[in-house]
Parts: sequence; structure tokens; C-alpha cells
Amino acid sequence: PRVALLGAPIDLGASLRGACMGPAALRIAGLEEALRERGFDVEDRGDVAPRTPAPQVSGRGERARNLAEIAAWARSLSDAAYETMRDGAMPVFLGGDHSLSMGSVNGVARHAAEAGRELFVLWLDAHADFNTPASTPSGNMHGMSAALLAGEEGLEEVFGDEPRRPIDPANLHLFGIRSIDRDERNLLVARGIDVVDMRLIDEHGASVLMRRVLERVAARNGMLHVSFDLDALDPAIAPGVGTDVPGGLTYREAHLIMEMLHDSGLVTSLDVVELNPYLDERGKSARLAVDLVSSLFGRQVFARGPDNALAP
Ligand code: DIR
Ligand code: MN
Ligand code: MN
Ligand code: MN
Repeated sequence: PRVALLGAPIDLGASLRGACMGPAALRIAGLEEALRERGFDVEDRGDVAPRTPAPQVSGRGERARNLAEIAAWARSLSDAAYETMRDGAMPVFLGGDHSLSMGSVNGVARHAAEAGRELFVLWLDAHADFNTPASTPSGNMHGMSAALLAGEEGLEEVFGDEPRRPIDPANLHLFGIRSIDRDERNLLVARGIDVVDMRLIDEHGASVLMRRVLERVAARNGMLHVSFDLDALDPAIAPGVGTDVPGGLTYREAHLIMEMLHDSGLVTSLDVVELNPYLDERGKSARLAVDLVSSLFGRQVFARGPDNALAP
């Protein structure tokens, strides 16, 4: 199996700068080596270059800050995702703030449509990222990526005349959520988005709720994109993020989620986003991110058979 690492050093979608150093920190923390150790054929393709902003993309001022720059990134990241998957490799996007997923997931969706497969997206995040320019309280575009991907209006300029492939809102699964803005909440309810918030996780456990998502994807022979915002994790274990919210996923919950994703065999593409090394504590969050990605790629304490018996 081939894996392609693609850096997306973008931070203009967030309120604080610094996530542009995320790809470098993930590399220094040993991501490529960790995947090689898992037996994967890994190619680090370096950082993607943003397309020169199309002149017709005008600023939206405070309702969608840095729109032209985000559009430039989204267009080249979409092409990179599409081409990588078409060539049969699994793209892993290293962020970078979460606005990068506008591009990565759009390109993945384009590939899935051509392959005649249904695409599902697991959005691991403290936030819903379901704002539009009309609903946003901050103007930060990393809070709008899930909305754009689910086909919400008001962000047409991001792709302009280039292929835009919205995903079915019913195939978007938000997980780990604990911070939602007022108008964003109304939009989520109106669209019937599946929001697995921390209350549900506390009450039912991460494994039951994950299995529900995975069974649905498997039943439809779907492809699964995982968009992993590190602020889904509790800030005590992952302090290197710009918008931390207390009460996040624990170390054990996060590893279990990643191990279940691996066991499902359904994951076909991945984003690792919002790592801000400027705010991190001596590489702690970067190292945890690499550990969790290793679990997603099959690292486990012990291989086990169907009856939980130890396998060699
Ligand atoms: C907030 C924060 N909902 C906003 N969003 C995100 O600005 O739209 N923070 N994604 O990481
Ligand atoms: Mn996010
Ligand atoms: Mn977030
Ligand atoms: Mn964020």
C-alpha cells in the first residue's frame, strides 16, 4: 500500500498564525518513519504550492477573511488530492489550519464520484466548522470548511469555475464536538447533520458511536475520509492548537478511535490539521499526532483474532 504525505502550510484560515509550521513539526516528529515502520511505502511529496489567487476572487472582508488566499490553497489541494488518489496512493494532508480540508476533501470527492463510490467524511473536531459567511461570528474560514463541503451557499468563489464536488450532508459525521456558534447550530439542525458531541461520547462511549458510523460506511461500500482536527483532543494532551476547548477526547479514546478506523479497513484519505507548533509544548502535540496516526495505520499493543485471542 502506498501513502503520500502532502504538506499544506496554511494558517490564514485561523485567527492565530502558526499552523503553517504544522507540516514541518509533523515531519520532525517522525511521521514518515512511523508509517514506514508499519510497512507502508511512503512518499513525502513535500509541501503543496498554492495556486496564484484568481483575480476574480474578491475579498469578503470580515465575513470570510483571506478568501483569495484560501481559494488559492483549496484549488491546488483539490487537484493534489484528486491526482494522488487517481494514481492509487492514499493522501495524508499535513496541516495547516482546517480550511485546507475545503481542498483536500473536494478533490477526494471528485475521485470518489469518478470511481462510482460513495464518500463519507468523519470530522474529528471540537468544533462543527459549519459556519458560512452569513453565520460566522469570527470570519475565520477554518470554521467554514465542513459547511462548504456539504454544499452550503456563500462560498462559491472558493472554487469559482473549477470542479466543486459537495458531499451528501447525510454522509458527514461530526465527532468530538463541544463548541458550536448560535447560527451554526441552527444550520446543523436544519440540515440534519449527524453531530456526535462529547455528551453522547460520555454517555455511550466512543466505541459504540464509532461502530455506528463504520457500519454505515461498510454497508454502502463507501470510501471514508478522516479529517482530524487536533483540537478534538483534550487540551491537556494536545496543547498545540489555536482554539482549544476543555473536555476533549482522552488519550485512550483517541487511540481507540484510530485503532477502530484501522480495523475497519475503510479509510482511504486523511487530514491532520490545526497543529500550531508556536503554541505547542516542546513537540508534545506533534508527537501525539504521529502516535495517533500510527494507530490509524495499524500499530497496536497486540494483534488479536476475532475471538480476541492473541495472534502472533
Ligand atoms: C468558531 C471556531 N466556530 C469559528 N471555529 C474553529 O470561528 O467559526 N476553531 N474551527 O478551530
Ligand atoms: Mn476544525
Ligand atoms: Mn476545531
Ligand atoms: Mn479549528
